[in-house]
Amino acid sequence: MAVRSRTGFYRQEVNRTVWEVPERYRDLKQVGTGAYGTVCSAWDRRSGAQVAIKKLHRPFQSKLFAKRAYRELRLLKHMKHENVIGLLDVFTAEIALDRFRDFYLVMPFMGTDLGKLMKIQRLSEDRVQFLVYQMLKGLKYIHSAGIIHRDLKPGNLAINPDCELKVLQLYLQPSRVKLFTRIILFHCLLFSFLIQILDFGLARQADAEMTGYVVTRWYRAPEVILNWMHYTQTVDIWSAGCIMAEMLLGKPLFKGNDHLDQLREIMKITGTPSADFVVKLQSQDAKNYLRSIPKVPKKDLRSIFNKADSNAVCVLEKMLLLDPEMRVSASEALDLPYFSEFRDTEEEMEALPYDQTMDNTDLPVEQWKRHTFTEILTFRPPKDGKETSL
Ligand code: 0RX
Repeated sequence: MAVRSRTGFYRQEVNRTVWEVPERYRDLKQVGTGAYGTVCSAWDRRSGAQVAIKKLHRPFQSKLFAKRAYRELRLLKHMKHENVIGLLDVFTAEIALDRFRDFYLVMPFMGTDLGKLMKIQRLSEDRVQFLVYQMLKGLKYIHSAGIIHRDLKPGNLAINPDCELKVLQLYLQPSRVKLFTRIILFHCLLFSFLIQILDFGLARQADAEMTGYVVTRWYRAPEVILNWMHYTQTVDIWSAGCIMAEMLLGKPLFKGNDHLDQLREIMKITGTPSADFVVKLQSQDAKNYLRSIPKVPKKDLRSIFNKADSNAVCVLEKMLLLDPEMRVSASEALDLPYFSEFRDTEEEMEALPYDQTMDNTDLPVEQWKRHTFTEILTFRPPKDGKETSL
């Protein structure tokens, strides 16, 4: 006999696994899957919005999986900024901790990403300017919480297809039509994409995924690829610089065939590092290698981005520096003249501090499970969302 679902929940099979979700979520359709979980799009009857629901794959199968699941929930719960993915809801069909096995994360559905968008269209300078502004606002927020993204790439910059509609909804109120007609046109042409930073991370990023001619590595900072030193938030600034460069060029800036080829590609533009930088490296092998190669001067980025605005090139010059300590921070970058047209400093807010002590903690699976269950129970939905289903 089939076990009855919890009141208010129903069961459905998705890709040969059972999903048990609140009745408010309808029309589940798988949109992505990997070793760590599966994501479905769904329609939220309560808000009328399309949502993404992620079910983690056997989150308590090991200490590593359990810690990862707990971390994703904690991080998503913390994120409250329009340019960073946030949590609308989190639920489990289990009422008691002893039967708790699975849980589900609900987010706004993001239909596409910058990687896909760049494949199908060349972005105008105005669009690049606005997209980079949003990316840096999101990064400033993440970094202010003390978090490093570590895997910023076009595929992790989600784009909300509804944004154009939202702009129209906002301005097409009858009393405002005349006054804002010109603004509507301006917005439709220019501000039609909302960017949110997320981390799809559905699959394992094993060494194999970082080897060869692969997108997964093209946005990685040199100090990460070659393990040069203990890294900081500026690894994300390097990635942001690579992404901005690609938006302007219409193709990736550093397409290496392997780790060393990637570094060679990078140094063709940044030049070989100075002696002052090389002494700072922790790895003796890296020091020896960098001291042995012929010196190459830094290229003037204006020669590569010759069609771009000089203010745009100035941003890139400050991001794409080999020495992480010399790179601009997200907050400093937002102060550069390139963004002055768009700036709304109220939107550039900082996050509350994020407690990372659990990231360095080793716990048995049962403890991770208990902490995760508590995090689910204490979740409060965002003000414009509706209440949690637990
Ligand atoms: O986005 C995440 C996720 C985000 C994250 N952050 C830490 C660093 O700063 C940014 C936020 N850490 C862990 C995970 N998870 C996630 C991404 C996509 C997804 C489900 C979960 O599937 C979707 C979401 C929206 N639309 C379509 C598919």
